[in-house]
Order: sequence, then C-alpha cells, then structure tokens
Amino acid sequence: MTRRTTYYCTQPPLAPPAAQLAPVNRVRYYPRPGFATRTPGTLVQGSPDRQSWTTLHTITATPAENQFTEAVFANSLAFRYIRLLMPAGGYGNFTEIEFYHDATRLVGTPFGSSGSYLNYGNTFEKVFDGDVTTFFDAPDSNPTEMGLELLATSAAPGDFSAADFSAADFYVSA
Ligand SMILES: [Ca+2]
Repeated sequence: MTRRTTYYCTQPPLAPPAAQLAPVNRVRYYPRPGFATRTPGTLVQGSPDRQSWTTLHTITATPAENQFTEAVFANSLAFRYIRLLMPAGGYGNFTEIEFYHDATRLVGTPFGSSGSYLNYGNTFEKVFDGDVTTFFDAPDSNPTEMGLELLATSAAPGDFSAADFSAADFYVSA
C-alpha cells in the first residue's frame, strides 16, 4: 500500500497591506548650538502636494541648547509631505529634526530649501543625517523649509532610502 500525502495551500499568499501614511503628532528638534533663539515661530506643517500646507503645530518657546526638545500635538490628518517651516531669519538652524506618529519614527525622502550660507555645504540634508554636530544654515534670511516625503517607518535613525524598506516596514494606520 502506498500512502500518499498531499500538501496544499488553502489560501493564496497574503499580499502585503497597502501602505498608508501615518499622521505626524510628535516632533523632536535639536537647534544649532548657540542659535536656539531662532527657533520660535517655526511651524509644523503637512501637505498632500507640497502646494497647500496645513499648520499642525507652532513652536513658540526657545528650546534648550545642546539637546533635543519634543513637541507633542493632536493630529489625525495623514499627509504625504511634512515639514518644519522656519520664519525669516532662522536660516533653518537645526542640527536634527525627527518626525513621529506616537512612538513610531516616520521616515521618507528629505526635501528643503536649497543652498547653504556662503556655500559652506550646510544644506538642509544636514538636519536628517542623524548627526547632531551637523546643521542646516540657509544661504539667506528667507523662511526655510525642511521636511520629508513620507515613505515608511523605521526604527533606524538616518535610514531614509526607500530601497532599504520591505513591505513589512510600512506603517499601516488603524
Ligand atoms: Ca545633522
């Protein structure tokens, strides 16, 4: 007698869930040392298209020097683009900016105001490089933006390449 066992799947492989964007409700920011007084008036904003922006929070106080300060605010709106908009004269002077949904780090492709003061190379990318010794220093005193086009979430600071993420890394909002 030949015993045969047939193995089969009762369900097709599950497709990864469609990635959804998480609403930002927490921001950590670390001012350029010696220039924390440039921070007040900075807006946290979201946009679906980088054209129309919704202000989600306003930073009103001068943060402490040489450390991160955290802003927590209520927000249930998920935007593809999130940014800090620093007022005129601020020169984008942050060393690092981190966006979160609750405890989940939001990551994406950085964007921001172009150039650097006297072309020293302190461009907006410096606020997303995971290094608190590097900072953005804009070429002029116009308002400056520093933000992310959201892709996914990750616990790894400074890890912003879409190629680094698998479907399992995408945050799916409830
Ligand atoms: Ca930096």
